[in-house]
Amino acid sequence: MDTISKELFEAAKQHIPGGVNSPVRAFRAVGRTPRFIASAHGSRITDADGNEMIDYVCSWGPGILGHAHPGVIEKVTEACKDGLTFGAPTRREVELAKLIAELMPSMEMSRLVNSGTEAVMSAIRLARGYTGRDKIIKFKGCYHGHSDGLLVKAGSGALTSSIPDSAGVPADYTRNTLVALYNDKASVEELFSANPDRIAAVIVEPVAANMGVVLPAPGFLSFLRDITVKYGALLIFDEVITGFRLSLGGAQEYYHVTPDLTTLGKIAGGGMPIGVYGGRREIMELVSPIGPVYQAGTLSGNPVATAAGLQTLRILKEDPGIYQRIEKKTERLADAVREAAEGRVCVNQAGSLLSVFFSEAGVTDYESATASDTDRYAAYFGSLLDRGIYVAPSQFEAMFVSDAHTDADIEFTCQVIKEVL
Ligand code: KE4
Repeated sequence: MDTISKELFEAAKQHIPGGVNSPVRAFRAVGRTPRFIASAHGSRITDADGNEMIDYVCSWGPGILGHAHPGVIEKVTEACKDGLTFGAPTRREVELAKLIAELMPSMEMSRLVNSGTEAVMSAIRLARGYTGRDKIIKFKGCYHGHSDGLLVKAGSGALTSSIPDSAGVPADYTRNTLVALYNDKASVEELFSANPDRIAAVIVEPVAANMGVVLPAPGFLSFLRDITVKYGALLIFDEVITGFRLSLGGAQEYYHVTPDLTTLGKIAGGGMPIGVYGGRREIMELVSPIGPVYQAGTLSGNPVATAAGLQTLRILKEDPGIYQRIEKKTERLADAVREAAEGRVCVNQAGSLLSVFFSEAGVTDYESATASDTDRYAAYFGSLLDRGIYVAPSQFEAMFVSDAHTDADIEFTCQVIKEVL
């Protein structure tokens, strides 16, 4: 029953484009009315009609501890009482930057911003400022937020430029963005040899999670590390999803490949709006006010968001066993899906990230991901939703497992998945 969600959705559409503040929330890929959420605690979310569901979206990643974690809520509530924002430096920003550097040593210095998009936009500007070069390489199917230069698809002159993938982006803004294919070394080599001294950086999701979960082929990340060194380009790991998710040190620790710059978001803010970009000192010292690369933000590092981020990272640091726990729970889900689907689906898992592709073939890149049967995914989504299991309303997103998902939650979910599949 979703009467109130339906009413709210109609009202929302009067004043908000599509009735949502981010497109994927509109459930357009699955043909259902989006559930308007009233509250969330632990592994559960409750919608405006009072339906309680087990949540595997976890707000697209931040919710690794589960919703409304008491320790985080306590620190945020305390912080609020001392004022919401000062537009001036605070102790917590020092503590958060220090903790990030401790957990992700490649981020000797970092700058807080307010979203993953802003972190990536700033990191790319910095890479261009540091190298004095204009072009960047991204991968088809990887998403790095909605800054103009990254809303591209490979154009006809794929070796030299791209074309916009959104209205409102001037062709000039995407001229310097080159598109390679994930897990395809030759496509990267081709771009570098066609632009030997013009590429400022390669940006990659070390585990792709925006075409559904697609793992890096063995050696792919270290290949990117080597080729960027060879051509004098920077390697940027977009760890907005994988940061503090795959391990306490993110994908760069999990795969033992160290980038020059890293972008973070989601878990770094513990559910509050924080993005981060950072790297080694000699690069970050180019950032204003000490360097020529400008970047700024009114609410960057605000005392409430840093309270949430700090407490979340402190809890993760104090209990690193969480990573093994959530990986095991995710493995249990993955096994249940494979068993129930008997080869009709491809399940990709990395740590506590999981995607069920309605494809009998393996999914290892954008091509194979987009060959999946999205109608069957939509039916799967709707059947789970009707049985109280809330997964991503799109084939090309990930399932997220949190420390709050109990074994009972997992067993119930496995049971429902078996019924549905
Ligand atoms: P935000 O600007 O949405 O905070 O972060 C952009 C971003 C950057 N890099 C990666 C790897 C990301 O996954 C994202 C955002 N992720 C999507 C979910 N796939 C956010 C959900 C949404 O757009 O509503």
